[in-house]
Amino acid sequence: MPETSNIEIGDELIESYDRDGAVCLRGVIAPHWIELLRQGVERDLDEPGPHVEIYTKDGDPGLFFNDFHLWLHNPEMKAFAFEGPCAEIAAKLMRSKYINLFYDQLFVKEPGTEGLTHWHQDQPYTAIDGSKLCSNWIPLDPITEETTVEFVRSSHRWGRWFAPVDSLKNGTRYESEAFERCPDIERHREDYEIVSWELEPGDCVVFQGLIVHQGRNNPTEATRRRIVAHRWLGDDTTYAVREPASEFPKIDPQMRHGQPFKGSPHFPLAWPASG
Ligand SMILES: O=C(O)CCC(=O)C(=O)O
Repeated sequence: MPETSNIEIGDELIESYDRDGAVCLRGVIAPHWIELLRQGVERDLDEPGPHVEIYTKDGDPGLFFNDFHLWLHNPEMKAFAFEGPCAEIAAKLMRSKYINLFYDQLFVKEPGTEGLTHWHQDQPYTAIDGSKLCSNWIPLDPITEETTVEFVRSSHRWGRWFAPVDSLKNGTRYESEAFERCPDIERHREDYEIVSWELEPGDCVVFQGLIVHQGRNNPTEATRRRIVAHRWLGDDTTYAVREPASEFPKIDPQMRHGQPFKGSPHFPLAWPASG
């Protein structure tokens, strides 16, 4: 059973999520969860799942380790996803009657890692239609301005979908009539309202599936950058068959276009616990 979070998600926060597309919640992940997640991270580094991707090349400094659908093989990650407070937070922020887990993801950027996750939106990478798709980004280490995740404020409301680019692997761009190219935000940062937060373990950032964002490198000498993320499905989301096929989910859920996620064993209900 998920624990009751006792987290106040007031109207002001919900409005800010709607308007800005990203919000920061302070101290909402209790220390025992942070400790469990850290154990889950070490287990995953030792025993990664079948979808793991390591972007660091031979001779590069650091390590950029990325794993997906962890709850399927990692007991700590499974316990947190289905018993921790995040699904309830997502339900409240998205005003959704229920929440299903699309997948969970682990980003580890060890000290010295160059592994910018360039400006992108999440939803074009996914087989998801609907507006109630959000992610939470949970740091297990202190996060500064140079290691944080950055957002273009309110860009989820632009009504634009940008083509996914596999910038960390081989630069493949998934062109499609439905997608346009993402503008070069990095070169014109002054033209955009970029927001980000410095964070401590216990804090959590929640953001909408179409907001434009980028994850920074880890240029520190000794501070790890371990991030656990979840992608949550709200009650208006349906499975979308795209051409070319979406990168996520990384499993074949055998669903048809337009089918609601609720009821699929691949994307279990996470809130409310009783179904
Ligand atoms: O932490 C990062 O480097 C990237 C995070 C990100 O893009 C995401 O969680 O969608």
